[in-house]
Amino acid sequence: MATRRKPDQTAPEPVSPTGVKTGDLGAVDSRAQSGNHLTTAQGLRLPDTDHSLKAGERGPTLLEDFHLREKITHFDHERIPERVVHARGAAAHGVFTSYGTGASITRAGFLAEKGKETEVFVRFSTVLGSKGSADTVRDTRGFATKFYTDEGNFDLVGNNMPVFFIQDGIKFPDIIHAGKPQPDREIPQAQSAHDTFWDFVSLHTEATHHVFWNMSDRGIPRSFRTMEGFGVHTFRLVNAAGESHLVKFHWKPVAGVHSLVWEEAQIAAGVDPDFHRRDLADAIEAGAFLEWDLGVQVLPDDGTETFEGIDLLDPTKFVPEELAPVQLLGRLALNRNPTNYFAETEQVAFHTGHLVPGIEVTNDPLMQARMFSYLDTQLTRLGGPNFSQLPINRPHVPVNDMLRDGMHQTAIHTGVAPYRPNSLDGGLPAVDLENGYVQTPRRIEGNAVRANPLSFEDHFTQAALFYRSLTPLEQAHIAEAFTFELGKCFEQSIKERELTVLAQVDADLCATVAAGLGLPMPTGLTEVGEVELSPALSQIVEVPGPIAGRKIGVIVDDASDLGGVRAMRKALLKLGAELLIIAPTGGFVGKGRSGETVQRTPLTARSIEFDAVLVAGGTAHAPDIKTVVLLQEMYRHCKAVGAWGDGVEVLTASGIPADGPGVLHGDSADKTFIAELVAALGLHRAWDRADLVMANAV
Ligand code: HDD
Repeated sequence: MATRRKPDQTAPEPVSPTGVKTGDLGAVDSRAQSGNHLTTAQGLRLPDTDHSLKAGERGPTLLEDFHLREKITHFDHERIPERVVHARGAAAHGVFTSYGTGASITRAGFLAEKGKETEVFVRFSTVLGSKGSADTVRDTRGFATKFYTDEGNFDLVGNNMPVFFIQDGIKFPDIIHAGKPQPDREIPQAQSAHDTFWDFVSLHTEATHHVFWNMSDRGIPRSFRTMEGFGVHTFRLVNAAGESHLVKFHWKPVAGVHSLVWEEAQIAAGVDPDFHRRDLADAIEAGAFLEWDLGVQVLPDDGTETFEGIDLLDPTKFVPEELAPVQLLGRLALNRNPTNYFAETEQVAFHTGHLVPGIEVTNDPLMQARMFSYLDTQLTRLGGPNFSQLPINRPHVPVNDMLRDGMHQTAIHTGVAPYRPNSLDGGLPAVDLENGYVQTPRRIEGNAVRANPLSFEDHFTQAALFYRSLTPLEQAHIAEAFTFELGKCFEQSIKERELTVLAQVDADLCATVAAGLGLPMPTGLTEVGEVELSPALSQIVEVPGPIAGRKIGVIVDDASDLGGVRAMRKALLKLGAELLIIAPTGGFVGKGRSGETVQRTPLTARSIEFDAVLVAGGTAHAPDIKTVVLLQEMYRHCKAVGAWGDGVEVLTASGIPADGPGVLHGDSADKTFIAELVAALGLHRAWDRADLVMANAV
């Protein structure tokens, strides 16, 4: 495991904010800390920071105490407004390596050149919750990537779902006002399970498709590493010859797409609200880096802006991968945790308008509004127009703009002529006619209207396509999610209205939800007819995937086979997975050099943390109620459980059927048993247990 570095060692190298020569002063400005002594902001060394300056030991504090005033004043202003959406987030640095396969479709160097490495910063987020809300709530996840390319920063500001609630950005405040906590009592936090959300989406049926994704397992990812990412909109890529294609961006997780189960997500929200953020940071620190392939679906730019009847300007629609396979462009590895949350994760500013030559936006009306919003929001959030000078936002190439002054200006600009044309600064900065960013000339004409194309009116076909492409188990999760969320609404009319929406997507689903709510199935409505299914949408895998970042708990006591535990840890570590020892008390189990440090006890262990829990052979203690709950939750959530040797007795005593589906059992912690465990982890869940669990067999 990597050791934590001291802050001083990771202090960023001084960089000039502008790339223009500013002399030493400009460079020193970017250093937040240096030296070992406590100073004021003016560099004055201090002998005492614990006592204010008073008129006598029992007297009042003196106005003269400049240190007290500086310390308190700065503290009073430590907070900045949280993001109006996506406030809760976690991030990491990494590197993107191009496969060199993009050259035929884009001139963007970071995609076109084989082996080219580009530094990146990725921030994951939930949409609705406040900055301190829980990670595992049911919500869409943000997946925003800043590529520090040789041609300037490119931001791909995407989500973990390929469609959006609204077709036109002018409605963004409406969907967000509806989803955020209700304005009278400011509850519920970070939830869509309340009246205003369902009021809006049941009236505003273009949200239906995205709502289906939110109600699916995609709304509760297991980890950031197991989330797919999507650029959502259609982009235009242009190659060196000036030829253009329309594309949809995809992030394909190397670890596969996996989710929590709903009860797990709810428990985690209380037991460990930092579940995803902790997982991200711990994994990187342990060297189990997170990886994705970036890919595109390439579609003809033939002037129709449609593909196989799908309107490419409608962000509530996606293109099934069976119709246009994802072509891989390169691999992203997240390999470094931020040094300081505020400086990096909080102050990073993404913008859909941060583009590089070869990548352009389209007329998607959602994207068009975003082109305004992202720059605008930073003015309030980061306090003025100079946020691109913040270290995390600076491009890794020279900057030579003619933007000047303003709040929080940290650059010391030279020259006298921040205007063009000029003669006083030698005519510089020069424009680059050859390599500068140009939008592909495109003809635009039309009457000024507030209207949508007709194709935008189909709100249900793709929701049905998504739902029907999933396995029965995944469909059952969707039905359960709708029933849960609508069950949390107070207004009967809202539930009834949403049922009329569901009836127009899929009658069977509607009937299940209606039954769960105890409401009649609406009549006289027609569901979507037969659709071409897209099996690629299902997350359930039959071939085991990688297990990096997974956690395995092993229940032991002094009598356990700790040699077997060590063999297992060694094998798992090689695959990037971590083994944690769970024992009756903290401290140490076993004797002397053959003993093991205890990492969890029944008090500190909860099932949500583990992808598998095993009982070591020889473990002799009768399980206490917390251990029983731990094992039963593991079983109920269809995660791997098992034992070797007589450890199986602890399972049986906990009510886990030793011959139950997906229950692992070996004579010892030998290679075969470990291989079975690795395969079970790679499948993510023992889904063949799901029917039993649903029937409340345990
Ligand atoms: Fe947005 C943040 C993703 C539509 C306005 N958005 C934000 C973030 C992500 C997305 C991942 C967090 C960035 C970060 O980590 O700092 N947003 C999307 C996607 C959308 C989308 C995938 C649709 C396809 N957004 C959207 C619309 C608008 C906005 C239609 C406004 C018209 N989004 C914002 C914002 C935020 C933001 C208010 C809040 C904080 C920020 O930008 O920097 O400007």
